[in-house]
Amino acid sequence: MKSILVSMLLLSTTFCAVVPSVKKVDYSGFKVIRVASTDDVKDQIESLAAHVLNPGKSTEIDVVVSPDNVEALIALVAESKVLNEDVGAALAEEGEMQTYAVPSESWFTAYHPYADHLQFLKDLQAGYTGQSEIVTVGTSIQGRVLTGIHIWGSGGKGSKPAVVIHGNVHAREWITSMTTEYFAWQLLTNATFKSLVDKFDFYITPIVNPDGFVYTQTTDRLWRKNRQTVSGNTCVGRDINRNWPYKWEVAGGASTSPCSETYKGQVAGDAPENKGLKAQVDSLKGSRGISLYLDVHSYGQYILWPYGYDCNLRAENDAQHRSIATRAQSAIRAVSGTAYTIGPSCSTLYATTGSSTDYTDVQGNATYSYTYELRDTGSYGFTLPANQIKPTVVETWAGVVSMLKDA
Ligand code: 0X9
Ligand code: ZN
Repeated sequence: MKSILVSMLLLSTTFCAVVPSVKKVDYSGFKVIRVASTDDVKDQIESLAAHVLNPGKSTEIDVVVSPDNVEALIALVAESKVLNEDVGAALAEEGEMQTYAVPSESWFTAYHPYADHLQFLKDLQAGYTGQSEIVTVGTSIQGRVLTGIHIWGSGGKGSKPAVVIHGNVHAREWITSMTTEYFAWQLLTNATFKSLVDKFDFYITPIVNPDGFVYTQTTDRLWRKNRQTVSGNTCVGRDINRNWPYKWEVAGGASTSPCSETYKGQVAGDAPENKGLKAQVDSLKGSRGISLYLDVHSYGQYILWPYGYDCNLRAENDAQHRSIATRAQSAIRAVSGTAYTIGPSCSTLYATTGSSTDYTDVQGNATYSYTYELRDTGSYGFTLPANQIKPTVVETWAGVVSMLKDA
């Protein structure tokens, strides 16, 4: 017994000695700078940056840079503009994490820990057991369950075409889980939307990248990818929006380097999160069909539709995609003036391969597939202040309601 105790003690002290305690990245004094990039300096820019915020762009890149690297960065490029003087101060404006109380409007006044997001969804569902259930969409690399809510109306469970909504694909895009939770909350609690609930079966998963999301709360607020390792490499994470198994192999819209923010993975669909999301899309395709797929991201204020992998290709119903997006754009603007840019994703934003909406359009046979990029256009970027949560979720919901009416 004594020897067991001694060895346990020894084990725990050795363990403490080798495992460093998790220290959160301190972004005090770091700036966000928008720089005019060219191919010859792109690698140097990336090596000076703590994070690239819009890693697909090639000409105008937003980078987070430490005070020590600011001068070197500016010297490297022809043009630069400081978007944020102090990322640490912006993080403070995100507000304190709020402890959880039952689902109510006040949920949308603060950001929340991962466990509370799960509790919010469970409590919301518990109030509407006759028209909703909690669904699991897969499991992350660290074993967290991708948790969603299925909502149906008077036709009964599973009787209507599906609307599939994914949030927090990218870990740092916190406003997107708040927003997709607002959709679920409105559908269940606001009788105004009964006709929409009766028209579709909704599958809303607010956090499809739980490991990354937790990592942004414990360690690095600006983490993007999942937390999957690559054998023989120290860099972590696959970009879930570059790992879908459609046109994954096409060059130019993702990175093959495990250290890149847009690392595509070793094989198409080799991220467990993607396996689960793909299975969800495939199974709904095979049963009732998907009317509308929404992948909710931030930031930039865009509504985008296929294709990402080729800037010259258009979806066969490109004109309908555009007209539905145009009405959603007006509906958003009508709420408080927020201006969205709309268009096919590759030609409007940048090329992406293995992205969700190309998969849902072609393989998932969804009638409409859109990527939303929520507020803002770069001043706060991913760290949108708590006082912008409510206005953002409300205007986005107006856009989505418009789409649901049209779809
Ligand atoms: O790069 C992305 O994955 C998205 N932008 S973000 O800043 N949130 O990372 C844009 C994806 C849009 N393109 C396609 N879905 N094809
Ligand atoms: Zn994103």
